[in-house]
Amino acid sequence: MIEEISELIQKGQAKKVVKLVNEALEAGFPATDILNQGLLKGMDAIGVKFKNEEVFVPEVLVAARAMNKGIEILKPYLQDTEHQSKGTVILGTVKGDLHDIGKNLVKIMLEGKGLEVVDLGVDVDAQKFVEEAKIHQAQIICCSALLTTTMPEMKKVVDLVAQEHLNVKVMIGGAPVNQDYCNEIGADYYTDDATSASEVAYAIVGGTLC
Ligand code: B12
Repeated sequence: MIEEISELIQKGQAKKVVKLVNEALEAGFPATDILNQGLLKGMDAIGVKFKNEEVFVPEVLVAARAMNKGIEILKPYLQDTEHQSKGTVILGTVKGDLHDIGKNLVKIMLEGKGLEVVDLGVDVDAQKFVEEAKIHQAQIICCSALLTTTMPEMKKVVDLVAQEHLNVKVMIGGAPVNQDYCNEIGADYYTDDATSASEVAYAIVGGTLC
């Protein structure tokens, strides 16, 4: 069943994805398995085909839409609602970058930890991240980037936070980002998936990781 969800993502069949995700939940599959082995696996496969020029932007877009529909169904099952609101996170995809599936997953997981999330959307410049952090007195800025060409915007965020002496941690992520890059630009944290991003964020505001 989960394999079929992955296939349907690749075909961009949103309605069928919704139906099958619901059925898989009813059948007792854990939401994280449906996400990781179904939806994300399908998106990974599309990524490989995209790279190899076997599919093009329109196919990737319909797959992304199907993926988002599936995530919507899983959202309540992925969130751990026991946590009380502890802090505020500014989240966005950096300037020049329109990829938002990973960012949206990070948002779901952060909210699941009871954190307040100010989602700035996509194509967000460094100035905006920092302004919003000040307005909302946020503890964390989370930047997502999926393109090697847009990653440098993250360094601008780090530099601006330092320049303004803000007491805000900068966490970065996205497929091309890694710990080395995090160290190189002086960001505070990097994680490679949405669940660990939310765990680190929760620890930061809870005072156990700062
Ligand atoms: C879907 C997709 C698109 C869709 C985006 C739809 C959408 N609404 O997001 C569309 C079709 C619009 C698109 C467009 C383009 N894309 Co594109 N796209 C992808 C694809 C296939 C999947 C990305 C994705 O959603 N993955 C699933 C999510 C869940 O994974 P993720 O984003 O990595 O997020 C996870 C972690 O990284 C982490 N995370 C994410 N953000 C954050 C943030 C923080 C703070 C933390 C801690 C963690 C974290 O948590 C997430 C969940 O675990 C990738 C291939 C790939 N394998 O990545 C190419 C890819 C990213 N795209 C690529 C390219 C080249 C483009 C285009 C330039 C193509 C073109 N010629 O037009 C344009 C650029 C448009 C723009 N300006 O942004 C390249 C980038 C190459 C590079 N190294 O720079 C890739 C790698 C494909 C390839 N192999 O060539 N794309």
